[in-house]
Amino acid sequence: MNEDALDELAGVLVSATRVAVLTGAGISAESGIPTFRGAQGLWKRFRAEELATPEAFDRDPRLVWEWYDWRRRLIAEAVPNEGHKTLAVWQKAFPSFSLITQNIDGLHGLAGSADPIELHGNIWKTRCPFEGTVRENREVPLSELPPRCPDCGRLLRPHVVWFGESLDSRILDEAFRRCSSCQVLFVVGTSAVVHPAAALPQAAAEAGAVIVEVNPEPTPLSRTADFCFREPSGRMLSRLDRRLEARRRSSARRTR
Ligand code: BV8
Repeated sequence: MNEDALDELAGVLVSATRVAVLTGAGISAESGIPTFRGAQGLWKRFRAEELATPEAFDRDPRLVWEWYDWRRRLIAEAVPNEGHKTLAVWQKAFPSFSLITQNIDGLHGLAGSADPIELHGNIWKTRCPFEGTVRENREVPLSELPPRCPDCGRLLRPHVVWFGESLDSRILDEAFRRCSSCQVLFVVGTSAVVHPAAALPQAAAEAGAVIVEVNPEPTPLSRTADFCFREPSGRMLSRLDRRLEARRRSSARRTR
């Protein structure tokens, strides 16, 4: 950990009022959930094009649902880590705090984050493609595979955004609005290659935000980020939070 950079960043944060965070699969790695493109990546045994696409679902809905059921079982065993928990605390620590995630695992909500903006949906929700009804389903494993709509009997799909599908424009617009109006944007645990989410940090930078990348590996964002912390997000975010708290306490003492 670069102690000076951490101190400098705590100094920026102690006076910041509008903070935003964009997370990817990496923030859940320390909770035991494999990332997409890492060494044990989810895609290693499967190819995204084979499974997380409408074509794959049309071709073999059972196979796609078996993959999601397997991920749901993995995720059901996972608990939020220090990274998720710190971001949940920061929700109340800044006058304006926005949490935007590419993840569908629901761990931010489980950690106590009030209303994360879930760009790519949520693995614990199903949608009837015919009626559009979205339902919560936390069965592990799924009792019916593939699950069917209780109203019309048609095949349900996961309420997630697949490759080649557009994101909900209201959700995406809100995410761009938050990133374009924040003073500091953390980009945590994402390879920053999946669009349009990968364009959010650019929007924040163009609006003058300080960009902080937290990722053990370099990404296309690294060369333009103002701060790069090459380490696991759980450890970095909890260390930074302790620095921030210390600064807040000392400035409170000075003002007494
Ligand atoms: C769309 C839900 C319009 C499903 C997901 C150029 C411009 C625009 C679009 C495209 C383009 N080229 C191609 C496209 C299309 C495509 C795309 O971006 N493809 C990529 C691969 C190039 N985009 C789309 O299709 C999007 N829709 O553009 O609509 C359109 C319409 C029609 C035709 C064309 C365009 C929809 C994208 C959404 C796809 N759905 N998820 C599911 O999960 O089953 S994306 C999936 O990838 C997850 O949501 C995941 O979050 C996301 C991004 O991956 P990451 O989160 O970054 O995960 P990754 O493994 O890659 O990286 C993890 C990182 O963590 C690593 O860097 C690692 O170093 C780090 N890490 C590891 N451990 C830790 C850590 N960091 C911190 N701490 C640790 N301990």
